[in-house]
Amino acid sequence: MSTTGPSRKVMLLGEIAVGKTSLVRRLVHNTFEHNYKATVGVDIYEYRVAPEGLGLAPSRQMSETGGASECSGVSETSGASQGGEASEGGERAEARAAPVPRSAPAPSESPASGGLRLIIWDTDGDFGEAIFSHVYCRGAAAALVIADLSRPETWPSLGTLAKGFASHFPGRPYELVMNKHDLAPQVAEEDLAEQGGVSGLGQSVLLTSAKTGDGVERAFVALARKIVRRGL
Ligand SMILES: Nc1nc2c(ncn2[C@@H]2O[C@H](COP(=O)(O)OP(=O)(O)OP(=O)(O)O)[C@@H](O)[C@H]2O)c(=O)[nH]1
Ligand SMILES: [Mg+2]
Repeated sequence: MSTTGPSRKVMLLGEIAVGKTSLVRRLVHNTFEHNYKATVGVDIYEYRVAPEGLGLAPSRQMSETGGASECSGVSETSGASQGGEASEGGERAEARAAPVPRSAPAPSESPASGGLRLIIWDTDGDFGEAIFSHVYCRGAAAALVIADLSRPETWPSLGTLAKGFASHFPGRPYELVMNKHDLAPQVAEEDLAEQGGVSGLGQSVLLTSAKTGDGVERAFVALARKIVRRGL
């Protein structure tokens, strides 16, 4: 597991069973489970987006490794470590979230040379909007807001959670995601903002399937690019 280079804390937000855990497990482990096991509290993972994925000029070292991004191993923790970073170990994270550094990374730790480590906080969908005042959210740099394409009753939460995140974390980016595209493959991405009732947010909605892997890396990389572009 890579433990060097800049890291930023990313929240996974969405109602119960929309596929938050499945998405991050697909990203980090390239696995998928049909059995539903609710997240209790939060689990933490780490994923490194390489400079190429961020749209930055790769260093010589990075260009030798190739690939736009890479899985840097599981980091589900039994307690969030200081700095909002994950450490290896048990299964469950506790409410010891610490802020992500707010200042720009030192030159030697620039995303241009080492990529960006996303410290992904996979929350329990039961929190709803209460998540924003929870310590788990402290220091979040960005969020992936997720709804379930196959369950329209979850669609309004895209808007409420995105707006909630924007008001509690002004200036921090988010991506909107409709997951489970495999269950409704006829749906097109350009229609989603309208269908999800979020066209007013001025942002497109990305389609993903944690089951097939479609769109999963693209969504996380898009978020990482926004973090870097905003200098967070
Ligand atoms: N067909 C299909 N099923 C999915 C997909 N993503 C998740 N699922 C299923 O949906 C159920 C819920 O997935 P989870 O990833 O546990 O959902 P969650 O959002 O983490 O749920 P909570 O932790 O309770 O908030 C599981 O049975 C998954 O197998 C997908 O892309 N396609
Ligand atoms: Mg979960």
